[in-house]
Amino acid sequence: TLLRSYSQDTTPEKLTIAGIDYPTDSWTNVPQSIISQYGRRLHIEPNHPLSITRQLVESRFPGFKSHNALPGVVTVDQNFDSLGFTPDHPGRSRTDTYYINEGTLLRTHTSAHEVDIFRENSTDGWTLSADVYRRDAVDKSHYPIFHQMEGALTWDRSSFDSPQACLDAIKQSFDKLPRHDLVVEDPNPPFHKERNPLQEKYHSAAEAELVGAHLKRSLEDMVVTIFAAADKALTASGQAVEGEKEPLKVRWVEAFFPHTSPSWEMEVWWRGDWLEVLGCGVIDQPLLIRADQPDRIGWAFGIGLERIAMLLFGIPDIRLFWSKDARFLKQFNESEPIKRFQPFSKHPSAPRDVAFWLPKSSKEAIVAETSSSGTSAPSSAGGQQTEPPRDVKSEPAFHENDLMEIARTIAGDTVEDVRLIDDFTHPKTSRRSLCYRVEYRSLERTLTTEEVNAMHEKVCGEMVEKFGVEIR
Ligand code: FA5
Ligand code: MG
Repeated sequence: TLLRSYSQDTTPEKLTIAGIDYPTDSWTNVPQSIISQYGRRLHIEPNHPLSITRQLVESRFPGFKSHNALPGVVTVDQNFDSLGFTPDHPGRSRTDTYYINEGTLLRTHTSAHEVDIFRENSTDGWTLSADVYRRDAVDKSHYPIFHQMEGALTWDRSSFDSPQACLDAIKQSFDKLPRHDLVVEDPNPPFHKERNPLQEKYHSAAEAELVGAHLKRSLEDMVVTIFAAADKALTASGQAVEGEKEPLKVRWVEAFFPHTSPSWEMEVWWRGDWLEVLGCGVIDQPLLIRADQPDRIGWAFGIGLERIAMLLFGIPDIRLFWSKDARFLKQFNESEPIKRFQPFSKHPSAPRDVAFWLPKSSKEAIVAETSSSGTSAPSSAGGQQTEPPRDVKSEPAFHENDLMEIARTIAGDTVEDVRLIDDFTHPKTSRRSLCYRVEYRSLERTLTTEEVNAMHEKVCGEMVEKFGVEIR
């Protein structure tokens, strides 16, 4: 009963992506709506806000080689195995990832290319920007296609006379990094024995601590510098609204990635909440060994370009990046200082609820927390991090991402937000009921009541058909 985008008999024999045919199988779950958006390359389109943002971030990593045209179809090995994801890692699940077939998928993160680039080993520092694909929540900061920039810097320990000489070189490089005076909240110890361990088989504490400090300082410099520049431009153009403008607030939180340890995430204060903008850490040494670079030590990060662009330009909704509307596109020019995005008239939102009983047999469902706010990541997906183990093979009867995809497939970019507003188990029958609020709103025009009702009826109908739920 689980949504596969295609049921057994409707799966096409092949999928054609950017002119290449791929055979399908029982893993195939990439809908046509995603394929039709493949290859827009917004991150390298001249004057697009994502391309402007990419260039601003790249400018803070001088001397790094940038790789910005790698195709998005990768192998399961590149996306997961090469990074040390365990076979049962939840990120591999079909509820979270778009599979072309069992061995091939749309990359879920730019880390998919790390091993290949390290193996090629043309520079100590590199960045890589690309489109990435995930079955994820629907709201103003999540979209099934978004853009990441990966960045890494390594030092070749074998090119120094002694471990101390290598340490000294990292320290010298650290001392040369630009300083800033922003107070960044960082209550985390350099290592945590269970949650964020030192790779003691490969690194001394001094090495890993220094690499971690170099990483944090580099990323802090990046956000501080590009936000200060944006601020200056906004003030100069009289666009900085007094009172509305909040000073930049940044903090580090402990994180977990299979491909780094220790690991952290950077969060930036945005519209009353902490917004996660990047994940990073000290590169997993077995990964570098797999890339034939056993002597290198270094750091890596993965940043969400949309998140940074939304903050820089004041873009209120992630769907706007995909707009072909000149009223959006003509507001950005890469040869001019940053200007705040001026929303064109906001059209009314049309909320509709879908409340349903899960099938009697299944109380098993993966949903977000009712209390979670719109801007933070949903608790259900968790991105490419690790969360409590979930068996990849025995998928839940209902996963919230399935509803997200139904809504997207039916309503396209006119669905603005889908969120759980009620989760209730009947005390006597112990049947479980969920209620989601779906907000419909077009960025371009006002939707008619009939239009919204027709879309919502289809969403409810699909829920019944695909999951056997009973609408309340
Ligand atoms: C990763 O993807 C790791 N590969 C990042 C990394 C790279 C860690 C290198 C260590 C070393 P995560 O799933 O948290 O991590 O995603 C990274 C960033 O992508 C997030 O911080 C966020 O800015 C952005 N992001 C994640 N999901 C979405 C989404 N659905 N829409 C827009 N941006 C997103
Ligand atoms: Mg994350």
